[in-house]
Amino acid sequence: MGLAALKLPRFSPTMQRPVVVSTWDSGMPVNAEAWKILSTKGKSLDAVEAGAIHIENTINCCVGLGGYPDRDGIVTLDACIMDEKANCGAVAGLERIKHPISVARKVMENTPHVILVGQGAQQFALQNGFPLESTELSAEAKEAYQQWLKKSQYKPEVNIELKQNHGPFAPHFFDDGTLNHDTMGLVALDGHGDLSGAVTTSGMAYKVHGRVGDSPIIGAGLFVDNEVGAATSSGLGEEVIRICGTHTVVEYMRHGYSPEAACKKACDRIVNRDPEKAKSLQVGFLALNKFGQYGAYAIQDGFVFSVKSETENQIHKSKFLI
Ligand code: SD4
Repeated sequence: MGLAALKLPRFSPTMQRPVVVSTWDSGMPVNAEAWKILSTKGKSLDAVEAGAIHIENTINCCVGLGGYPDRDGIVTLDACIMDEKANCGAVAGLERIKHPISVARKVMENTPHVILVGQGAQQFALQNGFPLESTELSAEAKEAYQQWLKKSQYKPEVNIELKQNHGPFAPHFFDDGTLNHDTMGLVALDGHGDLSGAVTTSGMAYKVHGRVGDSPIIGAGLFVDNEVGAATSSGLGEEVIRICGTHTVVEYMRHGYSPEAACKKACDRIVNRDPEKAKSLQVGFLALNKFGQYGAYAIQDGFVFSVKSETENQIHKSKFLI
């Protein structure tokens, strides 16, 4: 189906490209990195990988090896990447490797598979020249984990990053004042009209060892359909997986919904199934369509996203349901 065949009754599109959007305010420097490639006629695939690498490199960042550990004190990383041809690769439960996003790309490009997990993923990374990093937690993660061990309770909380005076969950900020989240998802449309996306995360803090969230799962944490659009997610991964979240968002866009409306419909799905439960969970979706239009929606207040295009370089607050 080409662009002309897309049903677009609910909004009138104006084309803008290139454009990159990413989750949270910590997406601003990520977008800047991606923009270096997009603005010089580069490919969206290279742009999203560069953005993800940037945040994985950021010292004292919850994304990547500086992130919070699982309940056994081990940092395990999830990541995935997808391009305009529906090529995709992912790693889950990857330990001691600094750039899971690049390992995911190698899975995509050098194997007939989509997802590698745990020890096999690490072995594959080592075979592909990625160095084995230390098991040492970052200073902040170590401190938080030691606090958490005192009670050892696991209860995913809405927007834990945003809560002040919350012991191990006290928010920490980058030098530029943006909040530090455990997940970075970004999707980009390049000057050639091609969409790609990437997600990288240390996942939910204090998860059971071996737990995999939505982030590395194609159709949950990330989905790209070059005829329609792309989407990524943040928040409680289990809820995103239950509705194949980003695939759902893209399908709504296929049926003519704007990116924001499509994200809202996906949030509705989660909330309508169990409105009571939804009061205590957070999920946010972020989408970009083939025209370069973007939008987001979250279950609760607090989700923000970053946008970079020829005309924009800013953080937007997402609308929310509850
Ligand atoms: C997960 N979706 O592991 C991730 C966590 C996240 O902001 O996005 N946190 O479930």
